[in-house]
Amino acid sequence: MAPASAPLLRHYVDGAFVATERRFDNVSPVDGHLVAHVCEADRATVDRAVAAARRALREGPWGETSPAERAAVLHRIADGIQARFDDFVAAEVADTGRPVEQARTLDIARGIANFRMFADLAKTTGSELFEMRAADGAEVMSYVVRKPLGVVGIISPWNLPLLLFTWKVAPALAMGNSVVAKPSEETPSSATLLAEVMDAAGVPPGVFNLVHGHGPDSAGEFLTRHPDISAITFTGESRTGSAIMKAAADGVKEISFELGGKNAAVVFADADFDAAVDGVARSSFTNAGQVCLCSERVYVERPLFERFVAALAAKAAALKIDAPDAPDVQMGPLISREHRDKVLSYFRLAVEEGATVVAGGGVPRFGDARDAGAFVQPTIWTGLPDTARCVREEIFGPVCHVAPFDGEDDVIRRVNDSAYGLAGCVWTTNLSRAHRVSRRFQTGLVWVNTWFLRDLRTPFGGVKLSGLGREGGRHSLDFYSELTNICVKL
Ligand code: NAD
Ligand code: 6OD
Repeated sequence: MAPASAPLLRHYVDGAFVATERRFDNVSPVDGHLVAHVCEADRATVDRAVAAARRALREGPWGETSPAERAAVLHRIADGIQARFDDFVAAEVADTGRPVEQARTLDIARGIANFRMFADLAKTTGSELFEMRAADGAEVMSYVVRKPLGVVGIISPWNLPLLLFTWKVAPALAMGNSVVAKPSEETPSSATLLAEVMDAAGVPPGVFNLVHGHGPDSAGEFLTRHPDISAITFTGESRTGSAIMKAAADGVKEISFELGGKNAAVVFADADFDAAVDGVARSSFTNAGQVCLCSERVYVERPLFERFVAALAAKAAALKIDAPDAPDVQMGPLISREHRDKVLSYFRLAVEEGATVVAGGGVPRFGDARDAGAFVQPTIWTGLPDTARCVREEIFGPVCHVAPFDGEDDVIRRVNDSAYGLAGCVWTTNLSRAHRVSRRFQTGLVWVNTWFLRDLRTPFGGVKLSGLGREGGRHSLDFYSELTNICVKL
């Protein structure tokens, strides 16, 4: 039974916090304690949110604001997050169990940066102008006007909650849209705090609406099927993306998808050995492997293979797995016991498929409340064929398979033999090879001698099952605006 002291997280609709009768519990993956009761949106609540968002565009001041005015609002939101920085850190840590330091330096810092970057970019992004002559010799000028798309439906995942939520909310608002946004049911807390910040920052009623709930037959599906939503922007599993695409088809809604991955890291024999080991450990185990960009496939050039595996295994074994505020903690739990069941099912499958487990492969035992949490050991396999399910399917845990390769053609063929195409890493000191190999990756992103280094203006997204479209900088601004070409004969 839930203690009465757990907070109730409500929806934010038309500038007010509202409760609904159905509730679900949000529990900590550290030890299973209750974090919050959460209201589950029914269809009527989603309808009210969409209606408020439409009104805010048609009748409210928002539809008339200039980019500079909206940029000022976005900076006030960023200031508001900054002012409540520790509350946001606590919310993110409570929902996810991640190390406090990670929440501070990555999640919440990026939430702020997302608002500031899109505010500044939207304010300074101009429009295109083309000049030509008509057949009679008259001058002609064509220029492009950006307008909001309308009401944008935002659906986000649990793995980097505030970072990925604001990565969509900020550009959508910057371009003058109104939004109805649904965070993951696993991580409702930081988005609820953001609604409080919006309220305090003077965002007009109806411009930002928050609905809590699940996907199918709940807030997610009500949003994607809603006839008055102009666009859906979604980050999550490829399977879910496919379901959303079908639901959005009837309304021919604009769609932006950031989906799953089975990313490869390629280590050449000429790589800086220590940097490559550190980098692959980071790209495989950060956030307990729950980053869409994580490397679950590692290919190491044969002369380096044995030494590399031993060094990576030593790194994995030394990672400190613990509760968020433990001294020197490096890795927290997975998001939930359900997700852990999925990851552990791959741990068993790998052994059935013939893997050698060179690190981890199980659950750490603490002998206290943490045993009721969702921890797993960072895990490394070798010896699987390229056809193994564990080498082909996204697991989304702290796990990678390491295989030897022989030359560029061999490794590129194997890297690209995947249903996914989000990101990849190349580790080499040969500059020509770095460029040559990177261009041959069938992915939207490639890092050379680094991982997850981001200039927020660069295009972010994947190919194949990994997504549709690009986010980041002007790519987001383009998605969140309707372009009208005005052609004037002078
Ligand atoms: P998920 O697809 O299970 O859920 C994501 C969101 O979709 C949640 O808010 C959920 O409630 C909602 N949802 C689920 N079914 C729905 C439906 N039928 N209609 C509407 N909404 C629905 O994903 P997750 O488990 O939260 O996140 C992990 C996945 O996200 C991994 O596959 C990961 O690779 C992917 N991801 C991709 C990126 C990227 O940028 N490419 C970033 C982060 C996560
Ligand atoms: O850094 C980003 O902008 C971004 N979209 C990261 C996505 C990480 C996926 O888990």
